[in-house]
Amino acid sequence: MHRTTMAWLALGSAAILGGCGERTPQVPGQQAMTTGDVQKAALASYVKPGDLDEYYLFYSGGHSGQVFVAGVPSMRHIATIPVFAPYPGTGYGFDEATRKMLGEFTWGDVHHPALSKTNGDYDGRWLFVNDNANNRIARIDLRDLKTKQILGPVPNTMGNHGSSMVTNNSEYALVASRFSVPIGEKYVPLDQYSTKYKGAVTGIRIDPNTGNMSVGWQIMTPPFDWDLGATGKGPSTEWAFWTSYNSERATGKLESAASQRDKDYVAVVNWKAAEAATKAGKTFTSEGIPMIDPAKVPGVMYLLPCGKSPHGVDVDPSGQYVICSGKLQPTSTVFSFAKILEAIKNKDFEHETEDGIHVLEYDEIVLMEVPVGLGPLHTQFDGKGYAYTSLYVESAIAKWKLPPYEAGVDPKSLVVDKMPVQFNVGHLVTSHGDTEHPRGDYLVSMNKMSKGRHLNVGPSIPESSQLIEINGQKMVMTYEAFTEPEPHFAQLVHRDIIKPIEFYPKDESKNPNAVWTPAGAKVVRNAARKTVEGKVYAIRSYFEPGRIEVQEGDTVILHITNAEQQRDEIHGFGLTAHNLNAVIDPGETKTVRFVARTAGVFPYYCTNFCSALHQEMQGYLEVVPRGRPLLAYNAKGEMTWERRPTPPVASADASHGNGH
Ligand code: K7E
Ligand code: CUA
Repeated sequence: MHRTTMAWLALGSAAILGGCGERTPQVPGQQAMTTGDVQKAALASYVKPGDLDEYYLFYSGGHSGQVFVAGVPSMRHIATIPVFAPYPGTGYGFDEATRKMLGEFTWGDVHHPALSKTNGDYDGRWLFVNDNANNRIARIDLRDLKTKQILGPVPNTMGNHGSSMVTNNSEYALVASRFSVPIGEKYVPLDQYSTKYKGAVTGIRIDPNTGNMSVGWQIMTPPFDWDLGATGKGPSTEWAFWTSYNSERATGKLESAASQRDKDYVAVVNWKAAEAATKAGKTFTSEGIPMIDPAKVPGVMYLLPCGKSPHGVDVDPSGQYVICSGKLQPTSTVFSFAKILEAIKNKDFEHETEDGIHVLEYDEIVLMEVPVGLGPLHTQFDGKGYAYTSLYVESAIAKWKLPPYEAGVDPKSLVVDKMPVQFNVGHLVTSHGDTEHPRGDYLVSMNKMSKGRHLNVGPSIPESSQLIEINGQKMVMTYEAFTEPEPHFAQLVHRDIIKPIEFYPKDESKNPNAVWTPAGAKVVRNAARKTVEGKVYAIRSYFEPGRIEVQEGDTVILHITNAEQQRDEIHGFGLTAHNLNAVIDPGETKTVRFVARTAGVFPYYCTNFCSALHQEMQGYLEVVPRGRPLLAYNAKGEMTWERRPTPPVASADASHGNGH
């Protein structure tokens, strides 16, 4: 009998024993489900061996510093993309290129991945992620799902949290500083926080061809804590929005001091105007960056009042509504973008802050305060007129109707469904949820707590992510998965948009140190500079050379080419006792550098199981003691050895180079 059939029978008899057709909850928060519901949910999330998922879920790994990839609906973790922390699994942070990118940092705090967009829709080119801890932003190339650039630390910024918000045509990744710092001076005592400290919103320019990021300009802001941002769409395309807390400008005891006022602010930023002001030279310079004082350049920045310490701000797919959720009040506030523009035009200002920023009249721009529930944080969309807001305190997702609203509508009636989640949801994401065209089929709830809902793995409790179907009137939960610490936001994108390569075509290699035959391998020693530089050839199932001789104290630079032209034929280069593991994908060349400090013999070996003879793929680094002659080098300083013959051309099918 099949295991699954047995499982169904077991469920069936449990139902009979229970006497009410429901399973008895076994773990905290479990909802009673009928056998039919269990079967439906199982079928909806089951991707049988050999089948593919429909969506990629790119979710941030928080303080693990990485980005994780899962398939949806299976929720299976299929890949880890190392970004801000070394990852021996792919050799990230060991070769020269990635070591340089990481710099002196070995961790980051990834919160908000954002896919590149063309005309408001995901275009499958790049994924940008922020580092809240070390004020950086990274670009992952979706051609090979690898981190290609880390920009930063961004000047005048501390805690790059309100980031990375990508504009509709990927002109910019817009980022905001969570913490304020003295501007113009390195150190100013904290007592002068409210006057001398400032925040910053930064326009990170994205090169349309290469994706290369550079700092374009900054806007100096009042010393609030900028929390989260969103870019506009449709009519609001040229604008972006950030929530703030601590408009009290307090320092210390923020848990109470930053919640004194009834309302904090949402910043409304015209990034096109900021760009124009920079071009026109209406800036001053701070830490080498052109900075705009919005009090002196009208039209760049305004503030909207929004209920108590708002966290998330989101723009609906039409770009007409800006939704802001105050985590300390049980409502999501809907603002009309058209009315925001009207108010700016009519100068409907409530007041001006002491920094000279205009605050728009709340009553002129608000459409509705929707009573979504307790602790609302983030909102996503289904493209069918509904919004979904995560309720941290209530541990639930609220589904509610977007405008237009009939006059006199009961705000309570706008909330049409609620789904409990386990527990304390932070972000949620819907399929294509940040675009002008959400798909409206899946929602993933990324929960902060999962106490007791999985096998006990000790005190470090995994986070729970739950898959919810949203194609009907009622939300349906179908699956629960657990992740590394700690997911914040994610992007859920259809597999048709993402087209990665499966190996690096040899013809495209521009690396001057690449070698494609055993004859090309070469090791040269510069005795005067005590440096050995080698080009190493790697293929199933050997390294050429299989023996490298250096002198104790030499600096060794090895360029290792994996000459395979077939997918999944990965070779590693692990050097014993030297803290070194490069992993080289087919067609790739990587450079490692180390100092041979200790005399002795050190085997190197392939770390990725590549063939039946994988275990034989090994060699020796001989570190000859100082003062003893090297034997393998000729008069020109070239190492000589008996080479393998060049193998016949591999039978790789080149069409695999482009995926499908
Ligand atoms: Cu809500 Cu950093 Cu986006 Cu986490 S933030 S939850
Ligand atoms: Cu090459 Cu294992």
